[in-house]
Amino acid sequence: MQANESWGRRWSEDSLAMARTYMEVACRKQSLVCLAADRSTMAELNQLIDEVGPYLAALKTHVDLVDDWTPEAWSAFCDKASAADLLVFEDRKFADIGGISRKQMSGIYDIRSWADLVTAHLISGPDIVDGLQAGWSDVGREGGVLLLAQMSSRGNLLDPEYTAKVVALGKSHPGVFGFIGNGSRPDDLKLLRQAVGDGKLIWTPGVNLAVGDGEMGQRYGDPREAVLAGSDCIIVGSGIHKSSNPSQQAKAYAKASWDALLERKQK
Ligand code: 5BU
Repeated sequence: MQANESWGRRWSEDSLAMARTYMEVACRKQSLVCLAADRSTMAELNQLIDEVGPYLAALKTHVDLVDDWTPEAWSAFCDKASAADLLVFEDRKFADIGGISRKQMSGIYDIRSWADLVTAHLISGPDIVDGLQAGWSDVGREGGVLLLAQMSSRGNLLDPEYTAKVVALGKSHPGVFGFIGNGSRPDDLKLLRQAVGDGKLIWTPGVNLAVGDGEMGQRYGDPREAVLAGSDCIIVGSGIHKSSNPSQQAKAYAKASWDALLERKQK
């Protein structure tokens, strides 16, 4: 199925190249799943791509939690992700002023050279998006910024007033790929989608086929409900990588998310 058919208004109203790239990958893979690859060795990370790569559209990393990280091993891992037709998303949650965020895209990890997407808080103001975009431009690459409009963890301080400000500033910014919404609360997500409109994507952590409370204040909602409420990508970590059968689980999340997209399209 063509991306414009599956994604409807989201496809026609979104203009960021990276957003369309994602929508196309999701169609090829028939999956709206981004795996939160929260593993701390390179061997485990590579094994995840081998096991579940076919069922994912993107891979979310926390590069700073890998114990045996080397530039060479990371570069090979990113090549492997690319060969598996996956976008690479570093969930760095940048929060500094624009100029420093630009520099933080380089440094030892050199995130600008391999990440297609990064997360950022908007607490320091909208220049952070320009800083991150400048980081990618510095190495001749393009990428997209996901702004944290909501979070999935209990007690977080991103209240509705703050969310509204992030959406207002982010929705017309050309460097913004989309927003992080709370996958554990479909009602909150519906409100976020109303505020965002169709011109930007919403990606949601806090999703698990086993709905309820997770570790240390994490909360989980159902994948289908999240997509029907307006999520364009479900970010799933332990639901896949801690399962006794990761590939079977990844397949189940892919099916739930893709079926929900097709169901949403009918509405
Ligand atoms: P889990 O194992 O499915 O709970 O993993 C969730 C991942 O999503 C983990 O990598 C977090 O850093 C990430 N996350 C989140 O859980 N909640 C949020 O609000 C944001 C990111 Br933003």
